[in-house]
Amino acid sequence: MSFAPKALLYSIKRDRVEREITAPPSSEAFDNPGKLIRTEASARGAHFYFEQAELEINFLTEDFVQIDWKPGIPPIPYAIARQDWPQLETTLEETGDSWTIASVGASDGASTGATALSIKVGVDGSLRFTDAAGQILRQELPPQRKDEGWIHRAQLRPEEQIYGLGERAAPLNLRLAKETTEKGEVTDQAKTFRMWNYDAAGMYGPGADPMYICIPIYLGLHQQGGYLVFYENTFEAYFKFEDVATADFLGGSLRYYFTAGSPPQLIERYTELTGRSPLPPRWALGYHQSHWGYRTEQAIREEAQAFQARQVPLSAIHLDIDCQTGYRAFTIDPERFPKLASFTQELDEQGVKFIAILNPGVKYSRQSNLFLEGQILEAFCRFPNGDLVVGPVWPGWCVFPDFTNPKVRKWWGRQYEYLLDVGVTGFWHDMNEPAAFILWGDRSLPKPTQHFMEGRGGDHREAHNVYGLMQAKAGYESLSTYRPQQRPFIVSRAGWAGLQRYAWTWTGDIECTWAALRQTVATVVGLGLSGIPYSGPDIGGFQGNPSAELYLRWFQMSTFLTFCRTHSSNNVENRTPWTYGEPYFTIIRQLLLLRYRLLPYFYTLSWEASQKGHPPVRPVFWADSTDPALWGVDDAFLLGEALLVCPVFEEGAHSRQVVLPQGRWYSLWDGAPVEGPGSVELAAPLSQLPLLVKAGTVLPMEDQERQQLTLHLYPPVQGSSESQLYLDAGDGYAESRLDRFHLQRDADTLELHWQEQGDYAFPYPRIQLHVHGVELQQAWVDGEQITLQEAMIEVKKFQHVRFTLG
Ligand code: NBV
Repeated sequence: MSFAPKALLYSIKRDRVEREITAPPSSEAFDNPGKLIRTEASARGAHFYFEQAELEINFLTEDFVQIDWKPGIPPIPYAIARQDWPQLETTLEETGDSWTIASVGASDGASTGATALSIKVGVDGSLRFTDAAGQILRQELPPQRKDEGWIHRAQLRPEEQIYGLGERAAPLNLRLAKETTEKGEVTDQAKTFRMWNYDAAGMYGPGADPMYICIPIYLGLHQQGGYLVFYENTFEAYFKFEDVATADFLGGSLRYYFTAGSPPQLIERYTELTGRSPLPPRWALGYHQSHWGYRTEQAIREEAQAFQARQVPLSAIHLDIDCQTGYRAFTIDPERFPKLASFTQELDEQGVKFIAILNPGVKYSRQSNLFLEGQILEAFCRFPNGDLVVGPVWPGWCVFPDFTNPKVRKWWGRQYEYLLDVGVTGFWHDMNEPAAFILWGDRSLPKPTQHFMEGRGGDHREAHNVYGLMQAKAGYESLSTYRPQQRPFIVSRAGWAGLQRYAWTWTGDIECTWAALRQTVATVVGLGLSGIPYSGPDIGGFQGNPSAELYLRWFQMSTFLTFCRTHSSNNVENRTPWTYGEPYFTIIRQLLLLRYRLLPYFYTLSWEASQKGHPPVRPVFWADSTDPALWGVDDAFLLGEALLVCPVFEEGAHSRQVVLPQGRWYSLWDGAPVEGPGSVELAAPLSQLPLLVKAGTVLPMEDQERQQLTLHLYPPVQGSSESQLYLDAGDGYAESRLDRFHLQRDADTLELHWQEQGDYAFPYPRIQLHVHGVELQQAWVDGEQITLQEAMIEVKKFQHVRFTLG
């Protein structure tokens, strides 16, 4: 079937509508806010009245502040999860030709009297942010109003690094990104990043911009410290980082948030504002298998059986658009899936969940009940003249639900129910930028498309970037309603600030190259720094057939990412862990077994993400943000605090260079220690990527079959350290427990204290303790001596273990 004629018609119509209806720019433009006329203190800060603009500064906490420049359409709080903030004390002072507004620190609810974060407001509208230690973190120029939008600039320090902006196919430090010419040659021009969720339509590689999830958030890191800025503005925008950082918004008001601190503190604050990922069901941290091309129940059954026969763990199979009837939303073809309910049950009994794809476009046809229902509800997007917006997607001509309408979200949400009833466990939201087929121009809805915007009204310029976010909200709320005892599992391709509250994501249609594999680290880490902790690539790449080695190395990396899924396009071969034969299969299987053994660790990181917003997959500088040598590292990542993962991106490599954060690190493979900071060359044979464990870690691993927990002890060089283990039933919202393991190393002893908390019964009857990196002489468990089996002891629950060291 060719979509070209429809795509041609649509592109012509879109251009015509945009030309005819786009409103002329208003004449509010100004180059600067003018002079400061009046200043007034307010409950949380102050108001500043300039000749042409108004500035409102509100401290939310002592280190978190909201800055609001007016005029402009105030944002609808799509990103915001928290509106109420505790009271705090601020001060406002006239300081020569400027004003200084500051928060006063508090401890246990009582004022410390000390300045926490201060902002110097110049009479010209410039702002300077200084932290509690008196370090200047950021200097902003007076904003400019351009037509209906804003241009906002801040000075960057020469050494300053910038991270974030959601999902980007760029270096982790966005300042290193350069513009490329149409022929793909790299120029020395700083890259302009676009904020406009965008379908890569089948293939993208490093340098592509924009991508599916654009979020106007960035972190800055420099000699004086770190800060985060989040613009609460959903309009299309352009960001560029030269000597000056420029954010150029085409509409909306200039409302943004600023916070200062270490990277963990920054993400904690940002996710306090925009929400955190709820705990996923534990199975979701296992392995997922997918291919655009599983057409029938029988094909999927055979795939699942092949995993079983080869003893390869599998947690979920994803069904692409092939499983649908005519590619229509909420359908599964009954002819090709004749016994869906019993089939999903059969899979479930094997521990395999059934995940179905879902595109937002609804077939524009009176034969479609979904269309008729939606019409009655006035659920679909329209032009200002009342005509339906109709665009080509997979089912043919489609209409688009307006997810910015709560009534539409509810109606859409009701559709998931019958699929849940036939055993579909989770949903995979694709094409929700939203994407339409075009021959040129923007691959989405025409800008004048009208949206409900929670009742306030607006058009696609404002709604575009939150379209996928609101679809995810509809899905999440539906799954929570219809399956209240299960944790929702939704994967969404598009999103905006706050997507983490509802869904995971994947990095879309990445090309199948070594460069694309390397790119994935920066993309996934950048998403984590933008608040989205769960993501991963199509293992092996979407478009193209990887060599055995490339697939293996891709797998090696993905074993340590939160979302671990092989997926591939319909015009390439289906790939599975065994596709490439030996030695690849055995290596991949071992990797998956390791991942499943590490599930208690992954799950604890998920719990931490739900509590603090910290992404499980972190930049290496998370370990020590004061070490500039780590700031630009984007060829490795940390999985939690304990593991440093160094994937291999070079064909034929046997080793690779690794930049180490300070302290001692042990190889997970053989316990060999290396000392940071600095750079070392580490072995990377085909079967192993350099994988290091931080000294001081208690790394939990489980053997599910034997119901055994193994605690791997990597002693601190000296002194003490603490590790945590979170446990619950793995789904639902019942009891949980948190175990804390405290390691203490002195000259000739190593002690382990165990503190438990919570009401979930400890599930492992047996525990093994493996000690790495030291020689043991004797061991005592709760005061009783016990026989050592080399570096291992086997015990039941205990409070205190003591080893004497050789
Ligand atoms: O549904 C088909 C594909 C899907 O396999 C892929 O993962 C998505 O990113 N989908 C895009 C639509 C078409 C891509 C050319």
